Amino acid sequence: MWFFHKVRYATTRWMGNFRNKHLPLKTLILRVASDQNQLMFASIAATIDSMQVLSVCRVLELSRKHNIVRAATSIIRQRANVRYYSDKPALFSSTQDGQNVVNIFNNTYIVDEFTNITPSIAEKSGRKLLKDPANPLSIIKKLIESNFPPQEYTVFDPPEPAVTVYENFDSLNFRSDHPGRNKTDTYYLNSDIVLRTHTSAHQGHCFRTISTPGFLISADVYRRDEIDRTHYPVFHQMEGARAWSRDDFATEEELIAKINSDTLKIPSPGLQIIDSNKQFEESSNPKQPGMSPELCIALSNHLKRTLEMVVGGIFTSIRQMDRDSADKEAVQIRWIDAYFPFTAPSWEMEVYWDGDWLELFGSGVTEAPVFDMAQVPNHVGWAFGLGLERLAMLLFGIPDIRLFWSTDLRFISQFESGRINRFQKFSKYPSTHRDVAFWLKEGSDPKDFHDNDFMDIVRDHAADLVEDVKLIDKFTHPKTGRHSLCYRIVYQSMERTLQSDEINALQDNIRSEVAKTFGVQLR
Ligand code: FA5
Ligand code: MG
Repeated sequence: MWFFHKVRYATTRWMGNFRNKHLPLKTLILRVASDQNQLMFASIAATIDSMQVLSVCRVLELSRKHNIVRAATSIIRQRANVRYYSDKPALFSSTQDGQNVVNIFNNTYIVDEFTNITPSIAEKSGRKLLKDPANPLSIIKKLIESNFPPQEYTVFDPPEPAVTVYENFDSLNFRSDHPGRNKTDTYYLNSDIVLRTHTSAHQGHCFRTISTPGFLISADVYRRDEIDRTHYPVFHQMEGARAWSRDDFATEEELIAKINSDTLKIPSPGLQIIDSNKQFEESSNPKQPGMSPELCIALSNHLKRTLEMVVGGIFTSIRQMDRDSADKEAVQIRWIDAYFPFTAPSWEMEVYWDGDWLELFGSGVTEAPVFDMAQVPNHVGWAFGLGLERLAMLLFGIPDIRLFWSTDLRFISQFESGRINRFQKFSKYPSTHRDVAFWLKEGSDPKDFHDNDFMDIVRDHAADLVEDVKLIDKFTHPKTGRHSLCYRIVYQSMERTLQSDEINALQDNIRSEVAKTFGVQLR
């Protein structure tokens, strides 16, 4: 009885929400309620957007035992997996004149020796987690945004992740030999276009076009990175920045006085703060040449007070939501010196949580050439870049970064727009590992074999069924001098128990692909 009340309540509530705007969805809900035929559901689900399917399933999550929900889950899962392939042309194709091209973001990019985007990454770029109001990442995004006054900060959500090499690196002062530019670290569509590796890639555009003194940019970002519980090749960042134009002031003293008076208006955060309060240090965290110490200190103070206010605001709202939060003491944060090519001085903020210091974001005083390249010379200001997954894992207690991508109802049904609640773990399915060991080509150096190249093959074949990949052994044959590497792949699904046959098949594919791609000899 209790159960049916809950279902009826949830359904009426959601139907109310969708009464006018989402007529097809309402129809869908009615159909699902009256018709438990899986095929029927599949055909309706196929006609609507997967975001809407997710919403429908949230309505139905309370009737979890219902067959129809199981059917819906499998449809969503399939849709998430095949979406890229079914809705769009193949990732790679050739044109009539024999040119190889990448087809993505409604655009065509000519393949060259830099192209290293993979189908599994392309598929992820279509998911748009920040657009799902009930995904924990977008809940955090909204919460942070609500702490910035809208008359001072414009919210900008850039559309597709393809940006120029200039935007991602050059416009931010990255040296031409910066390791971040390597193909081993960054996904290239071709030698001119990358998948942004950070939201800073949009700073120039925003400084140039946004009329408020500050802005916030949130987006998916891509890095060829290791695979483990806290690293994923696609994650989400929020960038914030704030600028003042020297042209608005007769003297630098007036500019500094204005920044200082802006700083005084920032509400105090209710945090315990550890800070050396040395805003710059010539040897370790220098200010920019040509900027006066007074101006540097004024900007640094505005940056630090703003970010302390935001972090304080977030933790305060969580305390208010989570009445029995165990830890009622003031949250501790600390400022650590850092380095970024586009800010000086620079800091990272760390927060003390669950017995550990955790890096939340990088930040600093924006370097003058960044403003020059953005075509807004004569400006001063600051910027920060924050990892949304890190913060969400902390606040919701989400233990594995892959979960943000889960389409399992037991995950998605736990979250609701505007609310932060502790994630209730569902049973962890068992993990199994398999090793891949191989001899490198004769005369080749293990240093030239990149983990990230191996990771991408694993990702393409096993996607989110892999929890962790590590190099566990390196060995040089005493006689032949040949080098051998061994990687351990830990398989684990967030959603079900994997069968050995299935893992063996994945493992076989990975092994043969590794042999083919790198010309190595499997052991
Ligand atoms: C940057 O990306 C700079 N653009 C940040 C910045 C902006 C500095 C503006 C100064 C001014 P970094 O690589 O440290 O910095 O990444 C920023 C945050 O993203 C990190 O603090 C972390 O929270 C998160 N992050 C980095 N790599 C990963 C990953 N592989 N998975 C999940 N989160 C990550
Ligand atoms: Mg960092």
